[in-house]
Amino acid sequence: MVSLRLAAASAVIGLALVACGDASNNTAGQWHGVGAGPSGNGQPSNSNPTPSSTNSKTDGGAPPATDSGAPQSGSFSVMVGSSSADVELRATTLPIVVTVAPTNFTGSVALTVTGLPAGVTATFDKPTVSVSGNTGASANLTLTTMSTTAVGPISAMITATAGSATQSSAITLNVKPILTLNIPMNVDAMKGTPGNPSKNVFGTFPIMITAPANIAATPIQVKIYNADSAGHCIHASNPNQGFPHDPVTNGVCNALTQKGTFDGQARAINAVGTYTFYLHDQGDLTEGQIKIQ
Ligand SMILES: [Cu+2]
Repeated sequence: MVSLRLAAASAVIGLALVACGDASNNTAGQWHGVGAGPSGNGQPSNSNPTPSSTNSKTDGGAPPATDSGAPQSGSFSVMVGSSSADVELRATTLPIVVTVAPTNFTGSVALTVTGLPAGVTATFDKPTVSVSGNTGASANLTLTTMSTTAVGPISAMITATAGSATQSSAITLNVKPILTLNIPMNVDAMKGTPGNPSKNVFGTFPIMITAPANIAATPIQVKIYNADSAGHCIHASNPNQGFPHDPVTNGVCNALTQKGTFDGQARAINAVGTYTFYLHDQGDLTEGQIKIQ
């Protein structure tokens, strides 16, 4: 959708496409250094170049006399596809589309995120995008939390920078009190021995979580997904804290969690503490632990 719109904009204003071609195709040879100035970098010829004032759309009538190193002329804005995103603990958001829209501006625009707490990482599939004239470009941003990331909203800024010009757009990351555990494929081949269970199957042992201010009101939901081909049963032993065993009859699980499904037993841990679990169907040979403090 974006590329169609941008292509149409290019056609309307008749930009020379020789230099940049498809803005979504960021091969190195198509990028332009902003600091290189208007001459000799393949900037499309512009009948209305503005003078050196930054981000002005006014037609000054005269081309810039010298290369100031700043963005040559025109301006750009940065937009985010959605101003908020949800993420679980120890998880990554869906891709967030960040679009740089230029107005008579050609150059490379660097994308960064500021304001994130330690432990939340931002990754752009393209940390620098190339825009040309009125043809914009987009990148996908993902934000990744740790198990220890505090639950709640995080305000951050997505910033686009070209030379001395910057534009920002706000985003809110909602860190949900949810932890998803994964029973991996072929988990039976990963099990330990009696008295020495495998402890690396579910990630770092223990999985550390920062307790919400009022964990009784904001319990940590634990979801368990079975990616293995065999069914499994979760052993847990803290029902009063919201971390119960799967239902059993005479010591046998009523219903194993099957491949490609989430464990049907709801778990929402409502108190700080240490919560150990293992695959009941194996015995305590594949163990995980959640520590909330
Ligand atoms: Cu059990």
